[in-house]
Amino acid sequence: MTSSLRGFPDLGRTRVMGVVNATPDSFSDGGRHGDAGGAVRHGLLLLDEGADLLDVGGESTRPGAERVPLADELARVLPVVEGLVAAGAVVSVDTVRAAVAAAALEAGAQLVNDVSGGLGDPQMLPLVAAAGVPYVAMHGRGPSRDMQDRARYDDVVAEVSAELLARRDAALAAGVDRQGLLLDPGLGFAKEPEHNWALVAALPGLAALGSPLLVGASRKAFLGRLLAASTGEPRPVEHRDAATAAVTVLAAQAGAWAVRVHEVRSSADAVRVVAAARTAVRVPTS
Ligand code: PMM
Repeated sequence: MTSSLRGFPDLGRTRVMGVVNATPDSFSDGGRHGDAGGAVRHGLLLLDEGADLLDVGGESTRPGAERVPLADELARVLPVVEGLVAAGAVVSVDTVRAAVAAAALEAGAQLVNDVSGGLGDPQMLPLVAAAGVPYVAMHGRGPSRDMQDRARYDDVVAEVSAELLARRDAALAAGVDRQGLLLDPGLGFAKEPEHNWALVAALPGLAALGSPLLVGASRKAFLGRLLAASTGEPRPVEHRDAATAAVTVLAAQAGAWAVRVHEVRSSADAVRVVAAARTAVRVPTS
């Protein structure tokens, strides 16, 4: 079963969260939606293609990325959140900054997605607790700039699980509602390909940690590496969507609450296929 989240009715399937990057340098879409109007139009297209909610972010988290100033992040994110909320979208804000989260919630966002799991800003967990909104605590090991240096694990599944539970405990201690907490293994964040694959294989166990799961594999480098050409050249970002949809199937089978994807249609189809197969009545063959 897909675990439920307070304020979000059970759809009987994994949700699809469409990515709206309001950044000029996101690794996966090259900042094609850098202006607010373009980002809003892109979000509307994703809704049309079957997104259940949209995740708006204004700070790139690709490996090696530098921080953007707070004022720039606000200027990128707010008009996009406002435009999408006005169009009736359910919007999540992808930020590690409490001030950005607060402004986005004020503008109508309904969920906070924090890739730092509350470690990036001491005000984040108190803010989420006071606002009473759902919160994604993602696993990572510090800022994107040098995160790959921290991709060292003896047992990646055990360590990521323990670190996620520590973030969940911190959120609960700050007063965040348990029924509004999601966990995310943070594929690609301080992880080498073999770590990502071990976590993908362990999704049913991660779901058993007892909080709804969000899974973000979309177009990530470990997929590009898997599908590399015979020359060793990774599959280009824009040709990783079928592999992304395959991970969506695995996440949906593990009962994930949502997958976070750039190309929505194939994952929207995939979650429905998994739900249909799960609910199908078995007809005995004679
Ligand atoms: N990945 C990215 C950004 N935000 N949030 C969550 N919860 N989980 C993820 O896996 C995740 C995220 C990086 O991808 P992008 O730059 O293509 O958006």
